[in-house]
Amino acid sequence: MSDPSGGPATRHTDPVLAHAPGDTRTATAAFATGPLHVDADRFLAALRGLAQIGGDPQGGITRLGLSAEEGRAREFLQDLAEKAGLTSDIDPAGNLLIRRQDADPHRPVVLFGSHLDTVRQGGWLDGAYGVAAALEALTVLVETGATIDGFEPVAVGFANEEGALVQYPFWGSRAMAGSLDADSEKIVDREGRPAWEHLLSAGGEPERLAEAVWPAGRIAAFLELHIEQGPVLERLGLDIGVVDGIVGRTIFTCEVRGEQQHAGTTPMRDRRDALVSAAQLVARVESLATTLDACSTATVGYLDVSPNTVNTIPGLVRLNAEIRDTDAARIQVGERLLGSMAEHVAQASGVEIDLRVSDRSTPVRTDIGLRSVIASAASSLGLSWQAMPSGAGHDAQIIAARAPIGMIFVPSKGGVSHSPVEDTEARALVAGADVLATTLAALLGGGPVRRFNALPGDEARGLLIDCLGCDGPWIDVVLARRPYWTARSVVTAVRSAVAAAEHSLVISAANARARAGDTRTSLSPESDLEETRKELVTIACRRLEGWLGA
Ligand code: HGY
Ligand code: MN
Ligand code: MN
Repeated sequence: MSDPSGGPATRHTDPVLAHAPGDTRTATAAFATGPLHVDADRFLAALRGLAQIGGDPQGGITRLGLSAEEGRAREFLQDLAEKAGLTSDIDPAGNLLIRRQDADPHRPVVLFGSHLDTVRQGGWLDGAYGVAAALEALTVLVETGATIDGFEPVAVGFANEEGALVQYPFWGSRAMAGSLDADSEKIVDREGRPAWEHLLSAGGEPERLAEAVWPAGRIAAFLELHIEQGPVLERLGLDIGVVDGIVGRTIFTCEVRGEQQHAGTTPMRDRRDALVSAAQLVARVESLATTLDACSTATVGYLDVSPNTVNTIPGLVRLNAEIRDTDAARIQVGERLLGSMAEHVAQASGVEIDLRVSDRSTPVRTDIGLRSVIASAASSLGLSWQAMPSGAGHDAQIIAARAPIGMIFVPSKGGVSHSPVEDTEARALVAGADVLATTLAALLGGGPVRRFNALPGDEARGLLIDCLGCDGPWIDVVLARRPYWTARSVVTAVRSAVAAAEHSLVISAANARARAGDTRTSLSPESDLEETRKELVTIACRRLEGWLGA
């Protein structure tokens, strides 16, 4: 079980993307989609401008979801979008959407972006980086006159992903995906102020929240560029993370009710000290992800003691806990274990413990086709990359219920995030934005490969059998990338499929080739398969190029 929180890094290589990091093998002419570069100065200026909104006395950024600061960040980006000749609007949930002036309202959308809010005393890049890069990528696509065929590109800045003020994480993406609680008017912040009041003051329209939902099929794909927020890429000296999965998370609210008493006159044996019991529970939460290895991370990040005075035994403690894992079954075990631990602490100390699940997000896999397009884009930019999981949650995992998702990571300095010292090298920030822009150009670029994406399934299968030499599981591996086949990912798909194919399949394909006169001689099981695999890929790409060019 890989440790998504960035523990001892093992090299994740997605079997289908069996590229060696830094592999910049060139594709044949018909498949080449050139890299697209952002305007680095303009992009970094936008990012630094965002960092001025919500600065706090500790030197961090406190731009909480559905707050006035988040609203100012949206306005700042709307102003930049207008200067770039784009159009923008705020949906009823407070999400910022940026489109081309002549956007086609009827085409499926390739959506890309991240969130604009931060945690308390957070960093300048978590979320904001992906939104500023989305604006820049859309600007460059329009400026360079990139071919936009088949899908409509839309940039998004989601509202309240963190849930730091209004404790309802993924607010904006859930509103868009139609998974916001029906009775969202009951959601309140810690002080009991309704979410709808915050939304109104942030420029949203709570009464029209239902209109923020995008119908099924409207989003063809979603891409999120984000800082890794962990140490893996920096430790391995890699430029880009091609995210293959995002952790699931369960958040608990918990009240520990004891008895408020005088600290000096109450004998130790007569106490029901809510903080002592809460402390025992906090230690048990930590044990879920350490001694018990029930889930990959377990944390208590919020604890409030009442009445919180030195000479009074605490009568009430409120705390929030969260557990995470890439495996939903392990999260369920963690939930059950924590429930029984709370019962045990309550019985042993005579306090009441009310533990509830306040939010669940499920672990998701990213889309295999989008992973290969991102990997190809990184390679075409000469950047090293590897597949890896995300230990952080992201809006992408909510949108995954409505569309295939892809995520791109850049390294975090020291692996630090959710902290004023969160930072990433400017060169790496620009590289990530280039990968986003190049990936989008490939997805949107249409061209002859578009015809392949539009082929009925059986015809596409027939074409691939002709190209690869015989039917077999490798055909499914390659078809799995439709409809995101792009110039470069075709080659990646075929090469990966042949590289991963069973020994016997390679032999039968090569013998079929020999019978058709495509290759020198038929093969015996002892033949040098590596050479044969390369020959099969060359023939397959030549045939594909012939078909595409026809
Ligand atoms: O907590 C997270 O994983 C994300 O930063 N919301
Ligand atoms: Mn975050
Ligand atoms: Mn984030």
